[in-house]
Amino acid sequence: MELLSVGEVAARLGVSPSALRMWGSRYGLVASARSAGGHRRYTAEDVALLQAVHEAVLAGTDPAAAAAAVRGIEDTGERPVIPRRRAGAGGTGLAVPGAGRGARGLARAAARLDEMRAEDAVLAALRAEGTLAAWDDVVRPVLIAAGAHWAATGSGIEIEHLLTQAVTTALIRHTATLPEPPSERPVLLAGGPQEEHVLPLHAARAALAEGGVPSRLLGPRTPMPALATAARRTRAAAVLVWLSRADPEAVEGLPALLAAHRRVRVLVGGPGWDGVEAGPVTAPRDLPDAVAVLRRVWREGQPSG
Ligand code: B12
Repeated sequence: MELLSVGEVAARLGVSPSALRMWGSRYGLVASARSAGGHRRYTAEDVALLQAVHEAVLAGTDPAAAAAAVRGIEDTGERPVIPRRRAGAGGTGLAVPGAGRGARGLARAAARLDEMRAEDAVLAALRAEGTLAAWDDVVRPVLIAAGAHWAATGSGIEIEHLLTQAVTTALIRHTATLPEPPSERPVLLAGGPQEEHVLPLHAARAALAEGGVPSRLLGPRTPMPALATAARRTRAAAVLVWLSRADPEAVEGLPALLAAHRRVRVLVGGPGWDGVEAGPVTAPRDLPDAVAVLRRVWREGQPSG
């Protein structure tokens, strides 16, 4: 009988080894055999059960319920029948508890990897509610659900990528339909030097454009010296640096950014700044707060303001 290690089973199922270990400790889905050296090894039956649980989780079943269903029939030797919430029948592959219709529609489209439907769902919400409300009611709950799904199962990265694409495109399309703000002394929005996450910045740009405030988005992984140069060259009214995770390089680059020119205001956003002594900067707690500060700073910097 072929016996497999954690790494081999993880690779076969397309989940992370840590997710497999968690299924073992949390749901009792452990390897039932041992190697000659005493290490845990998965049998073909173990792998079949894990595969069934994984498929059920991807189809929207809670991992605990899927594991319980699998364990319930373990002794009979039958193929497990796991209750599934099927996409299209009201359920979704991404659980968004308490969310409204818009978020559920977006989650369903994302879980099915239906990029156009996902983009349409975001665009419809942006047009109907405006960026601030659409971000909180529709987009954020689904992003958080996608992140939680990945953290719990180690799978679904493709959903996160598709969601990112759909949300980004919808925010850009929405922004493109708004009147172009004046170009003077824009607000700069940038991801820190190691940062891939920039969706909050796309949301900030759309919300700023709705209020007639010009901004420039420098995107992910912006080197701090380049950001300082951009701030100086554009005479930026303010700069917002986003960090999802701590990054010492971003902190080290702040003094040069603060010195980019006499009137620049520096804002830091995102959980990566938590607990950082960042000096004379403003730390908005959420999107509405960030947009309110940026709007005020930009207005104050206008010749008539
Ligand atoms: C989409 C996404 C990605 C996309 C990013 C694409 C893009 N262009 O942005 C991709 C797939 C590339 C990605 C990559 C990675 N990701 Co990612 N990702 C996410 C996801 C699902 C959404 C990110 C997001 O936009 N969040 C914004 C909102 C939705 O988050 P929020 O909690 O509501 O925000 C709070 C505040 O930030 C604030 N807020 C919300 N919006 C705004 C706006 C402004 C302007 C302000 C000031 C505040 C603010 O209010 C909220 C309440 O406090 C999150 C899950 C999550 N919960 O955020 C993971 C998440 C951020 N990713 C995570 C990780 C680990 C990664 C990777 C390291 C994975 C890997 N091993 O490669 C890489 C990072 C690589 C790198 N160098 O940066 C972790 C971070 C954990 C941590 N803190 O260490 C998360 C939390 C997933 C998880 N549950 O573990 N990711």
